[in-house]
Amino acid sequence: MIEQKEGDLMLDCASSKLDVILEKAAQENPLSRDELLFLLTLSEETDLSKVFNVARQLRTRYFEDKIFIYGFVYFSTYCRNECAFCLYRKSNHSLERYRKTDLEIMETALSLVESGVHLLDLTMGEDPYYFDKQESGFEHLIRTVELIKKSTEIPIMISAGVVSEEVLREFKAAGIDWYATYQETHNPDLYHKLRLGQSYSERMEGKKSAHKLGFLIEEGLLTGVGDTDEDLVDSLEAMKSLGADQVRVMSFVPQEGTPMHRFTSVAPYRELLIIAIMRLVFPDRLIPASLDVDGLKGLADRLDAGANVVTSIIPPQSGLAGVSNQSLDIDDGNRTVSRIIPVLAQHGLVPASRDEYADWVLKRQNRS
Ligand code: SAM
Ligand code: MD0
Ligand code: SF4
Repeated sequence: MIEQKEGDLMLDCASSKLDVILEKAAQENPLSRDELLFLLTLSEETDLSKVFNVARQLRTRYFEDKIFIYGFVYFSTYCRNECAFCLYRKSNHSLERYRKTDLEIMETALSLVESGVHLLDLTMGEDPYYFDKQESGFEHLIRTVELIKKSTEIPIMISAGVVSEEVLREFKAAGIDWYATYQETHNPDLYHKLRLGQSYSERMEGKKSAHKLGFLIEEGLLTGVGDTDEDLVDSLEAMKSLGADQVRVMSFVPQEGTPMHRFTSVAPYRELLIIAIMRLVFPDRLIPASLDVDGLKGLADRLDAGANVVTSIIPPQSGLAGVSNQSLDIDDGNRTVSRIIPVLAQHGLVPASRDEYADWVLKRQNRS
């Protein structure tokens, strides 16, 4: 009987501790390392929903009911790297690869813009076709970007891996707004187990150079790859000092033919909790709900956790792949703007207008 009471007391203490932390977050007072670590221990549904609730409040404070939507163009699936988690690592011969032509990239881009996306994310593996010729390898891509930009004025993100400062400058001159490379973790030891043979500092420094050149930058984490709570708090701190404009987390999805194929999957609430904590720490930043991990059925939970960008819209029947799920929800049209709007509506949300997104980008560019 007495033990029972002590247990109850401990529960009460934990829940009031949570309430105090969430009150602090709601007032936008920075949370301490210990408080962030405490939040990362939560797993009970009632606790999680309290965190999600405050995350949504903060999202509403900065973005009202408006959600941004990104089109995804994975235009080359060739890669020179050997990331342990990635289907597209060089030595994986279990898949068919493709490299889209300039015309195909252009057509896809236009159809995505037509369908209502607010940004185009042009993504590739570190394809030797582009990388081996140094600067000149990117010439065609740059011309294509200029054409897309000229005819649509759409904001553009490039996710092409680690490129030289010279190429970054050319990307900027062509009108690219965002540079995205994800560190996955800010624990260098874990990084080297994930991004085999790749320099931690080069990848990190590339983001800093891009920021200095006037790009907005996105930083990202993978969870379920052996990351600890301490690692995650380190990442939040690293993202803060980087001044990342968009921050993301995705659950690792095991890929056939890779060293991490049999790695145990992480519990789904983990990504949601990290999304919500990101919102508490970065209330005014962009935080994606990626369709790439769980498809359309995973969207509502990610929005409920405080995400404000839907990423990985892919036109059906275009022969384009996703990253963590090669084909999930693509050809059945579930990764389209028209399929996500009803989900937004069910959660009291609406797509922002193109001008609202462009304004956000411009404001963010002007502050630096
Ligand atoms: N090749 C470029 C690079 O690595 O920076 C751009 C590609 S970007 C789309 C690749 C990102 O997708 C990785 O940084 C990682 O966060 C994510 N990703 C890749 N494989 C994944 C997997 N199996 N599960 C979850 N996310 C994955
Ligand atoms: C996404 N599949 O948005 C994409 C990708 C790359 N910049 C983004 C991970 O989910
Ligand atoms: Fe290549 Fe990017 Fe995949 Fe790494 S994550 S293997 S760099 S496509």
